Amino acid sequence: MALRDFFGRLRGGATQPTPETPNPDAPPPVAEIPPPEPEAPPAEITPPEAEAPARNGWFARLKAGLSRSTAKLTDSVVSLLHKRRLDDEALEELEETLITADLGVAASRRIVEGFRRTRFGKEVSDEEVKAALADEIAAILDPVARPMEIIPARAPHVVLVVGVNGTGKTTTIAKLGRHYAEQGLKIGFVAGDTFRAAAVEQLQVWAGRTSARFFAPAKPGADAAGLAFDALTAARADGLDLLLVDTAGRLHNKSALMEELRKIIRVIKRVDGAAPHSVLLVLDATTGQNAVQQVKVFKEMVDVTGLAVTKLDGSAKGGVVVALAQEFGLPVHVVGVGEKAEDLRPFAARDFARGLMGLD
Ligand SMILES: Nc1nc2c(ncn2[C@@H]2O[C@H](COP(=O)(O)OP(=O)(O)OP(=O)(O)O)[C@@H](O)[C@H]2O)c(=O)[nH]1
Ligand SMILES: [Mg+2]
Repeated sequence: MALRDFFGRLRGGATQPTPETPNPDAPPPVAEIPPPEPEAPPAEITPPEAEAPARNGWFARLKAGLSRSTAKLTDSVVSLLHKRRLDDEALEELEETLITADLGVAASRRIVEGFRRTRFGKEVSDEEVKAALADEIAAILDPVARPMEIIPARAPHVVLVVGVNGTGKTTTIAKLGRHYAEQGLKIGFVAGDTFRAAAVEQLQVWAGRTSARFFAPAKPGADAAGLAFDALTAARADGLDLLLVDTAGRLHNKSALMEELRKIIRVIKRVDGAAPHSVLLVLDATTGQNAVQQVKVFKEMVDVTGLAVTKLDGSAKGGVVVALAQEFGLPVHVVGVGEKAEDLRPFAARDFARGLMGLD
């Protein structure tokens, strides 16, 4: 099965030299952070044609996964606009309906303005309304539908995975790891959620299935930053291509979590000043507008580089992806519609928009 470049672009190119300070007691690392790595001209591996037939199967799953969100959105929009002229009042009600379907105020307004420009005063059929909504939504999603760019030559490319508890961080690591391992990358998992033995075991089981190197804390509650430092040092020595770092979602308060995440990043930078190369925030779609709040909070704590949105299958609030795109413009790399590895896939704007509207 052609999984190459499935979750994101893989880029070749020489590893950029980074200062090494393999001593955790070294002076504070902040001053040592080198300027951002100049991006080497990409030796890009573009998605193979062979993916095309697979799309249908995935699209069907995405559409089925989104069905609860679709029902919530289309039922209300269609009944609202059925055989009705698009006048000011109808457009106002449409905006309210979209907000209720978790699309957020800004995106809802933008969509309605699109309708006003192109269809004001007209009576539109149900199918036309859905298609037009899908187009407006796709236009909002398109700029954020970007793959997570993994550069194995960074040896390893480090992805820090963050998010509140239960959003799907550990399973997302497992799923990503499996796919990149199938592409031939040497993978490592770091069990940075050190407080919960179950969390460590959960990742260890996945590491076994994936033949990933597994970095566990010496004992429950061991310092996550120290573990990350040791893991990255070993990963570099072993020539791993990709290191996925799990983190705790819940600490006793926000400032403790912020301190822990910042410490992990500080310490990682002592090994590789350009790492972590990606900070993936995992969001649970069932939490609706809470997900928007979580992005705000995590953006304050760390430099989030992209999003994964899970559990779209269990959610009637899939519209929140539109709100996230409009509000933050952060790349949405992958979406999840189930617990199996193949249920996590790259985010495609048009597919998502049409799936959300129940269209093929
Ligand atoms: N239905 C569904 N379940 C999912 C999806 N993604 C993850 N899950 C499930 O959500 C539950 C929580 O996932 P975890 O990966 O353990 O979440 P976590 O963020 O690591 O949680 P903590 O370690 O407790 O912070 C698991 O039972 C997963 O199987 C998805 O896309 N759809
Ligand atoms: Mg976890």
